[in-house]
Amino acid sequence: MQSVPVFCGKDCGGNACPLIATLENGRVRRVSNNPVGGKYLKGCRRGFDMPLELYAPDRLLKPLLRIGERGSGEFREASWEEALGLTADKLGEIRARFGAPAVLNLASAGSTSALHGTGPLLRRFLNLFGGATMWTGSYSTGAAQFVLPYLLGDQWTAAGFDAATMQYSGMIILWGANVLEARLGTEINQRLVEAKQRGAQIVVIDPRRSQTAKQTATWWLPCRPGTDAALMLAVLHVLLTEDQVDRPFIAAHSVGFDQLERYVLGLDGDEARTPRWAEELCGVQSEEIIRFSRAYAAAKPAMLLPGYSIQRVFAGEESYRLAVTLQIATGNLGQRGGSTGSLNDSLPAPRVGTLPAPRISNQPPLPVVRWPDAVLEGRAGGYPADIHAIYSVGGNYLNQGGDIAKNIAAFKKVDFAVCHELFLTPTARYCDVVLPAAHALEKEDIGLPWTGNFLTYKPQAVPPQGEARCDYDIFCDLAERLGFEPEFSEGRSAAAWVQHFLERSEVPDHDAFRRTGVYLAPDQERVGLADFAVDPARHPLSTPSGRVEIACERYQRETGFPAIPTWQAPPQDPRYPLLLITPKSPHRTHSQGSSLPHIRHRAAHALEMHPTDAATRDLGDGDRARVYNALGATRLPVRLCADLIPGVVCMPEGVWVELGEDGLDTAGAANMLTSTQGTAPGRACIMHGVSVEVSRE
Ligand SMILES: Nc1nc2c(c(=O)[nH]1)N[C@H]1C(S)=C(S)[C@@H](COP(=O)(O)OP(=O)(O)OC[C@H]3O[C@@H](n4cnc5c(=O)[nH]c(N)nc54)[C@H](O)[C@@H]3O)O[C@H]1N2
Ligand SMILES: Nc1nc2c(c(=O)[nH]1)N[C@H]1C(S)=C(S)[C@@H](COP(=O)(O)OP(=O)(O)OC[C@H]3O[C@@H](n4cnc5c(=O)[nH]c(N)nc54)[C@H](O)[C@@H]3O)O[C@H]1N2
Ligand SMILES: [Mo]
Repeated sequence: MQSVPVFCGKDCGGNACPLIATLENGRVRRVSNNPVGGKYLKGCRRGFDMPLELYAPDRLLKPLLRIGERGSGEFREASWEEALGLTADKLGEIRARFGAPAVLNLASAGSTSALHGTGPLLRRFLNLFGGATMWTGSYSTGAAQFVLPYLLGDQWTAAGFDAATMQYSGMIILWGANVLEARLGTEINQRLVEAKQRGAQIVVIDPRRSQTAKQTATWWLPCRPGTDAALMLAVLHVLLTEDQVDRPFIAAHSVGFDQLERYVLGLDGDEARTPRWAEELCGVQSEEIIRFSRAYAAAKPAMLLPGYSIQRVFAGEESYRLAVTLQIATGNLGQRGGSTGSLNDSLPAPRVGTLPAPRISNQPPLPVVRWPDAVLEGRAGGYPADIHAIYSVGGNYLNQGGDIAKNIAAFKKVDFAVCHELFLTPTARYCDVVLPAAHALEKEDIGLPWTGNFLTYKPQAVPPQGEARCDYDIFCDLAERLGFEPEFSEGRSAAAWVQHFLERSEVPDHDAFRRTGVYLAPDQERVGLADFAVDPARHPLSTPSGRVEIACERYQRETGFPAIPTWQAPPQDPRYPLLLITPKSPHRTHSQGSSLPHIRHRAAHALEMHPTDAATRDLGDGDRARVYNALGATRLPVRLCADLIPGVVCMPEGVWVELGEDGLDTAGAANMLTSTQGTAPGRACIMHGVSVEVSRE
C-alpha cells in the first residue's frame, strides 16, 4: 500500500480539495480525505469516486477517427501519428483558407489546475496558432460578471470571503445556494454545519427543500424561480418602512440609494414594492417576508451568500445588484461574518505560477451562450467570424450549452471538429477526431481553489491508461506539426512547468508541499472589501464615485437598462405554465459520469414534480412523462416530490442526450428545453425558471 496526495481538479467550488489516493500493486484502490486538510478542508463523493472514473470500462484509450455520420458514434481506432497528422492538416488548411478565427475555441473547465487547466491550455495553443474565435462570459456566473464591475469597479474580483469567517456570522442567508450539494468552496460545508451547531440562524431561499435546506436550515423560504429580485425589493421595503436601514453606512459606501428608495416605496407614481406585491410573484407569504426582514436587520453580522442560480434566470443581473445592495443597507458589507453579497469565489488564491496565454485583441465579444449561433450564422449574423472548425477541450458543450438541437446543427455544419476526451460524450460523438486524454490521477499538477487561501499538489499517481496522453503533451505534438512548438512549450516538459510554477510561488517549503499536498497561506480569514468598509475615503473603489454604484448612470448609458436595480417581469406563455429548474446533481460534476453505471444507479434520473401538479396531469410516481416547450422536448420518468413548491418542476442538469428514432431525446437532457437567447443585458445563460409543460408520454 502506498499513499499520495491528490485533488480532483474538477469544475467545482471544491476543485482543489486535499485528497489522498491509496495505491496497491500500481492501481489506485481508494481516494479519501487528506488528513493534512484538517477539520475543514474536505472532499466529496465525486472526488472519492475518481478510481471508478479512472478505470471505467468505457474510458477512451486510443485515438478515434469518425467513419459514420456525425453523431452516429461510429469511429475507428487510429494511431496517434495518424490522428495528430490529420488534425494538424485540417487546422492548417482552414487557417490558410479562412484565417485563424475560423476555428472556434470551445474550451471548458474539465480540468482546472495550474498546468493542465483545459481552458488556459487550449487558449495558449490557439492563440499561438494565430488567434481563434474565443467566447466571453461564462455559463457559471455570466450575468454576475457582467453587472458586478458596474457596481463595484475592479474590486469586484476582491469581494469574496474566506469560509472561516462564517464562524462569526449571526445569520447565514443561502440565497439560491445549495452548498452541501452544488459545492461553492471546499471549506463552506463544514463551516455551515458548525454554524448550525452553534445556533446561528441559517436561512435557505430556494424553490425546493434542498439537502442544504434539510440538513442545515433553521428557516426555509420557498421562492418561485426567477423572482428573487422581487423578494429582495420587498425586503428593502420592510427595512425602509421600519427604519431599519443603516443610513450612515449607506451614505459612506454607496451612491444612488435614494433613487432606489423612491422606486421601492413607489414615490414616483409607480407601484410600491411591498411584501404583498412580492408575495404574488414569488409565492412567499407577506408575513413571512416581514418576519425574515426583521430577523435579517437584527442579526449582526449577517452573511448573504448568493448562489449562482439566482443569476442564471431571466434578468439575473438584477438579483446580484440587489444582493449587494441589501448587504450595504444592513451595514454588513465588508464586515467579518458578513459579506459583500457578491460572488463568494472572488478572492485571489495564493501566488503561484500559471501557464501564460498570450492575448489576442480586437475580437468582438461572443457571449458563450451564443456559440452555436455564431457557428450557424457567422459574420452575416453579426458574429465575429465564419466558423469552419471547432476545437473542444475539457467541455461537453453540445450537451451543456442551451438548446441541444441548435448545438447539434452547429456541429453538423462545420468542416472539422476535434476534441480531447476521456469518454465518448455527446460532443465527442459529433467530432471527426477524438483524442484520448489522461485522467486527473495520471497527471502531476498544482490545485488552484475557487475559494480559500490554500494550494494543493498532486504527483502523477499512476501512468496514463492505454494510449491516453495528457492535454499538454498532445498540444506540444500538434504545435510541433504546426510549427510553433518552441513558443508553446518554451522548452519545458510538464514536470518542468510544475517546478517553474513552484519557483514563482509564495510556497516557502517546496518539499513539504510536494509531500503533504497542502499549502495554507497565513491569513485564513480574509474579508472582501474590508478596507473599503472601514475607510472608503482611503480605499475607494474604482467606480466613478469611488463607492458602490447602486444607481449607475454608466449602466443606463451603456445598456439602456435602468440605472437602479428593478423588477423585470419574465415573459409568460400560458401553454407552458410550469417553471423548470435544472440544478447540479451532488453525484456528478455537470455531465461527467453520465455514462458510468454506479452514478446512473445512485443518481436515478427523474423529473421531480409536486404531487398536485402530477395529479392534474394524471401522472403517478414512475410514469414516463414528456417535458416540452416551444424549443424542444425530452422524456423521462416522474418522481413525486413534496419538497418542491407547486408549479415548479426539477430536472438535474448534465444527463447525456440520447436521441430516439423520432429525433427526440429519451434521456432527460435538460438543455433540450433551454435557449441560447440569454439574459439581458448581460447575454448570460438562463437555466432556471424555464417555462415548460409536462404530459404523459
Ligand atoms: N455537485 C456539484 N457541485 C458543483 C457543480 C457540479 O456540477 N456538481 N458545478 C459547480 C459549478 S461549475 C457551478 S457554476 C456552481 C453552480 O452553483 P449554483 O448555480 O449555485 O447551483 P445550482 O445547483 O444551479 O443551484 C443552487 C440552488 O438554487 C436553487 N434555485 C434554482 N433556481 C432558483 C431561483 O431562481 N431562485 C432561488 N432562490 N433558488 C433557485 C436550486 O434549487 C438549487 O438548490 O456549482 C459548482 N458545484
Ligand atoms: N441546464 C443546465 N445546463 C448547464 C448548467 C445548469 O445549471 N443547467 N450549468 C452550466 C455550468 S455552471 C457550467 S460550468 C457548464 C459546464 O459545462 P461543461 O464544462 O461542458 O461540463 P462537463 O460535463 O463538466 O464537461 C467537462 C468535460 O471534460 C472532460 N474532462 C475531464 N477532465 C479532463 C481533462 O483533464 N482533459 C480533457 N481534455 N477533458 C477532461 C470530461 O470527461 C467532460 O466531458 O454547464 C452549464 N450547463
Ligand atoms: Mo459553472
